[in-house]
Amino acid sequence: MNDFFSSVTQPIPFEGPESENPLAFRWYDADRLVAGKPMRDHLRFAVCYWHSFAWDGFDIFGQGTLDRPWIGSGGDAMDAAKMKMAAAFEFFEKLGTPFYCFHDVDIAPPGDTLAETARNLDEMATLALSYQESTGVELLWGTANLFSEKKYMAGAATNPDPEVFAHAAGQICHALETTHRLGGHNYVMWGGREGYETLLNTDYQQEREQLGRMLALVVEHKHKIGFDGPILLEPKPFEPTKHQYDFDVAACDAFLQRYDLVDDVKLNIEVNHATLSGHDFDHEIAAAFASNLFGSIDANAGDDRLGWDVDRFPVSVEQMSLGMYQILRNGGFTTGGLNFDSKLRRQSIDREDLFYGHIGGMDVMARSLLIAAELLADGVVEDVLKSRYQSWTNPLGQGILGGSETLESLRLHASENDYVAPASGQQEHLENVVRRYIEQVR
Ligand code: XLS
Ligand code: NI
Ligand code: NI
Repeated sequence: MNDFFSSVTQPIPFEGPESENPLAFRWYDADRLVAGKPMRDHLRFAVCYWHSFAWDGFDIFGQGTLDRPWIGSGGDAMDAAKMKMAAAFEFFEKLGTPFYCFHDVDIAPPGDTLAETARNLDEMATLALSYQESTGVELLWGTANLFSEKKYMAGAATNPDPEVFAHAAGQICHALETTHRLGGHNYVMWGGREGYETLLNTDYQQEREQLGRMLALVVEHKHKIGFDGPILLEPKPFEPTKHQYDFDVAACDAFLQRYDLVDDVKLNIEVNHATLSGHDFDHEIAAAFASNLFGSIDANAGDDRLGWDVDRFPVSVEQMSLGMYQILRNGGFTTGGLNFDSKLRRQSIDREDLFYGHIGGMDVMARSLLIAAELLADGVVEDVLKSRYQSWTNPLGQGILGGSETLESLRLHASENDYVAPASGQQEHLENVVRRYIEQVR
C-alpha cells in the first residue's frame, strides 16, 4: 500500500511543538491523555472522501488542477473507483486518522440503470470492508449524494415530482444499508438542494411536509434494519439554493420537533455553515447540546469576507478552542467525531499537499482540545457562570421556573422587593483568561 503517496514513507509521527518537520504533528499526539482520555478518542478524526479523493480541483471557472491519477483516467469507471479507494486507504493509514466519511457516488460510479448503480456500490462496499479490516480504519458516517444529478435540480425529498422523491428514497435506502453493512457510526443527511430560489414556483408548506415525510421514512428504515447510530441532519443556510430549509441548528430543532423525530435524529454541525448562517461555531454547538441534538462536526473554516462555503482546513485556534470548550463541558462526542469537510486550494496541486492540509487541521484541533481541557479544569469560566445564575435556585427562581408564580404574583413581589444590582459579567476578564491559555498551553 505505498503506490500513491510514496514520498511519505511512514505514518506521520508526533514530534512536538518545536518540530520543523512539515510531515510531523506538533500537537496531535494520539495517545496523550487529556482529561482521562487519549486524544484520539476525544477528537475522533475523519477524512472526507469527496474533497480529498473525488475532487480534482475543478471550479465553475475552470478545469481540474490537482494531481489525482485515479480521477478522469478515461478507463473503466470501476477500475478507477478501485484505484481511488487504494489511494484513500493508503492516505488514511499514513495520516493515522481512525475514521473516514463518504457519499455513495464518491466510492462507486453510477451505472446505466439503478440496478447497475446498486451493484457497483455493493462491490465497492465489499472492497471498503476489506480495507477497513486490514487497516482498522472505521466509517464515521455515510451519506447519499442527492444534489449532483440533473433529476435533483428541484430538490430530492422536496421535489415537486413524487417520482423524484421515490428515486431519492431508493438511493437513501441503499446508502443507509451500505453504511450499516460497513459498521458506520452515523448516517448523515445534508439537504443538498432541499430549498428554493423563489416562491413564485415553490409551495413552501408542501415541500416542508415532504421533507418531514422523507426523514420519517429514513428513521423507520433505520429501525427496521437495526442501524444503531443516529441520523444526522447537517444545517446550512444557503448554497446551492438561496433558501435552504435546514438553515441552522434552531431551524432544524423546530423541524425535528414538528415531525416528532428528536429521538432518532441529531445534527452534524459544520463550522463554515455556522459562519454563513451568521452564528459563531460555539453558538451552534451550545444550541445543539441544549436540545440534546449534538451529533458530529464537519471541521473546516470559512473566510472573513467570502460569503460562500470555501471549506478551508481549520486555521483558527481561538475559534476551535471555544468550540471544543462547548463540546467538552457537555461531555464530548459519543457517536460523532471531527470530519475534515475541508478542501485544498486549487493551486495546491501536489499529492503531498493533502498531508499538509490535514496535518495542519489536526494540529489546530488538537491544540484547541488541550486549551479547552485546561480552561475547563481551571474552572474560572464555569465558576462565573455558576455564580451568575445562582439565585435561580432560590425560592423566587424556582417558583418562576416551576410554574407556581404568575405575572400578578411577580408584580406583587417586584413592588415589595428592591432591584439588586448584579455582579459584573466580566467578559474582558474571561477573554483574557482564554487568551492566557491560548498562549501558554503546551
Ligand atoms: C456541503 C456539505 C456536504 C455534506 C455532505 O456544504 O458540507 O459536504 O457534509 O453531504
Ligand atoms: Ni459538510
Ligand atoms: Ni459544507
